[in-house]
Amino acid sequence: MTDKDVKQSYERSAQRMRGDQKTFAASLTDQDYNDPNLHQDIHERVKIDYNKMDKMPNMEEVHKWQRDHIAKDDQSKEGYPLNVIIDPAMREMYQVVHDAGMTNVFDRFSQQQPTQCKFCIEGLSCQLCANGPCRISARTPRGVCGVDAHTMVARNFVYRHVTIGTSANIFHCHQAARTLKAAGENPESGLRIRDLEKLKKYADMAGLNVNQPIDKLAVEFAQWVMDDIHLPHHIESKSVETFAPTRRKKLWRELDLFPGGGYSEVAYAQTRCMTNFTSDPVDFLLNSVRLGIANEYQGLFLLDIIQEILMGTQEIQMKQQNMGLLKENMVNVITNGHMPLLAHVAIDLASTDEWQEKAKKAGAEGIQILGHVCEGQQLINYEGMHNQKAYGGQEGEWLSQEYLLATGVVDLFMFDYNCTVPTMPIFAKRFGTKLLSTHPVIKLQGTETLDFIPEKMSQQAEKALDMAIEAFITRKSQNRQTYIPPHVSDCMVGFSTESVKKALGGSFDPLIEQIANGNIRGIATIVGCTTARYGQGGSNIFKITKGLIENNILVLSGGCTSAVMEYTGLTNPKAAEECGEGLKAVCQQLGIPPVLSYGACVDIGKMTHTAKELADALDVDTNKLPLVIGAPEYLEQKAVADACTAVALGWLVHIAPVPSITGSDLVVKTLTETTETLGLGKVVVEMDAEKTIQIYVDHIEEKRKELGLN
Ligand code: XCC
Repeated sequence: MTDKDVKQSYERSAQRMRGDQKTFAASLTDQDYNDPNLHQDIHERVKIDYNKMDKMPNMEEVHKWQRDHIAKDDQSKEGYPLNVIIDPAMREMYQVVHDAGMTNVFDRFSQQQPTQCKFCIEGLSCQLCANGPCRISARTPRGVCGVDAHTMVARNFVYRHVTIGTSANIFHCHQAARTLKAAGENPESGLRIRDLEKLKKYADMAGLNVNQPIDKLAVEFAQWVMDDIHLPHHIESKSVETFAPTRRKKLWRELDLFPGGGYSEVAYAQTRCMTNFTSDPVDFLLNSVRLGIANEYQGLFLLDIIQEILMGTQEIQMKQQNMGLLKENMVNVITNGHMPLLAHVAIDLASTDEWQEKAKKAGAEGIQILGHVCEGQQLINYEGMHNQKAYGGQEGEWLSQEYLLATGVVDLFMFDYNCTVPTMPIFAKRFGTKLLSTHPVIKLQGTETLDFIPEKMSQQAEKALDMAIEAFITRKSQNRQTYIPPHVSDCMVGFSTESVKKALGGSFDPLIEQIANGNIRGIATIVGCTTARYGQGGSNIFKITKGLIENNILVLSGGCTSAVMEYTGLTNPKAAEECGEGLKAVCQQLGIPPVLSYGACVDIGKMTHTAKELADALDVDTNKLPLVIGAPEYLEQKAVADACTAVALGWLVHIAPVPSITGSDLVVKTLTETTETLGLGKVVVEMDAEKTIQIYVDHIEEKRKELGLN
């Protein structure tokens, strides 16, 4: 066959499938692609005007405006997106980007309406085999293979959400363990072992010999973790056995939910999803819960511990957040993602006089590194960061990254996984930012990627800093126009099981006492992402959290929700004023805010740890706690896996927007009712903020009653 024959055969097939002669993408233009090499002249064509936007007032006024604005309840389609964006910096920069006609997340959401497919929204479409794609309707109740609606929805749930999310968190844990091993074997590699006591404590729990040199212990513990992750699915996981609550483990064994090695669990679940394998929908859902357990104990929980061993345990501090921390005359580096390993080495290095001098020689006042999204929420919390000269603070949530680059002052944007949007190369090109991926698991078009080599982190960090300084020199030599939104929030951060306990004087008793006497009715963890949907964009998180603290519910945050808490002032101790009387008194007495930022979405592992310790102190199972897990703006697959973790631990999980399960009443009933009857938790889906608050309050009151509290 000649090349021409191949091409013609392909075109004939395309015609049969679509009724025309070409592939669809052929009708797009070069500027519709994210590869910056395809649009050489974009720099000239996109005109940026920093003077046209409506500027936001000072932070105090902004906080007032945010509160008045959500009280009006007009976050719907009309007035979108400026009616949902409540971050003052993002509001300003959205206008700049939108007016310049550049692609951006909020405008893309608008463009996708109303074409978003009803079948996909409900989980009723399948593209797994070549007989498809199939869609389920009253006229076509089965896919070509014979699959019915319940199976299709449940299988999509496991395959498209839970397995990906679980695997991502376990992968993260695996990378952290590799780094700990490198730190033990090769102490010059970059990351140091900072929290020796923590390493000893968990290595001891794992049954390792802690009376050996600390470097050797680090290697052994890291290997123990990696070996566990890599067990076959049919051999019980040692980390689940070691770290999970005793009563839960018994239940999980009874229900056949006790997982083996995490990677193998994911592979097993995906195998079951293959065409004409498992078709029992309930079994798929229980498999999701099993993955949720692996997600926690071979993912979140252990990765948090390992990262703290390497970067220092969380420590309560006042810090700052938002774009106003960027400095026109400094080399500005942003580090994005969830795994701040190389970022930490870079901050270490940039904090040395040598590198500050290098930056000064390039004409800058110095070099600073700021964290973005969850990576930033982790960096702001670690004790190891708190006295680092080059650490610049926390930027924002994932929605704001395109707008952040549009300031024109970001010299280097380095990222691991996840949450670096695919349009970054276009923004980088237009605004003179250098991009650097620090893990091959995320490669962007036209962008340099480093291999992940924990043994070489120091050299890699040097390379990153050199790139940043070079970009700064170019920025200045081109005399580029820039604008830094002047907004900065003061926030109290660094909460975790240990730091909270320490603040309480060494035990959870004072907190339990406040819960028992009713000053604090219960705890809600508000975690996960922010979405671009109508009614969301951070505003749903803010509304719900305000309502909870007014009802004396203490809130823990983790993920991009933490950014929302920061720019709305809820992580400032002053926010105690906004609470109900009981919570207000507690916050004022302790000098803490009503929202305790645990950091990133991956720090959910720390929240479950706190909850376990509270349950242990009360000598009850975890499902007895007056606790609700909320993800009011969940976005991606890790969040779904995390919801499965919460169900495994027996908690009520609120999620919004509506996940793609509504196409099957059986799936909805199983996740929202049946699981609870088995001793697991359950899911509740609610979009309305007022109703959501009431659901949390009612659940907490019910749990209080069960515990004999009033
Ligand atoms: Fe991404 Fe973590 Fe979600 Fe934020 S919370 S949108 S995953 S950055 Ni992790």
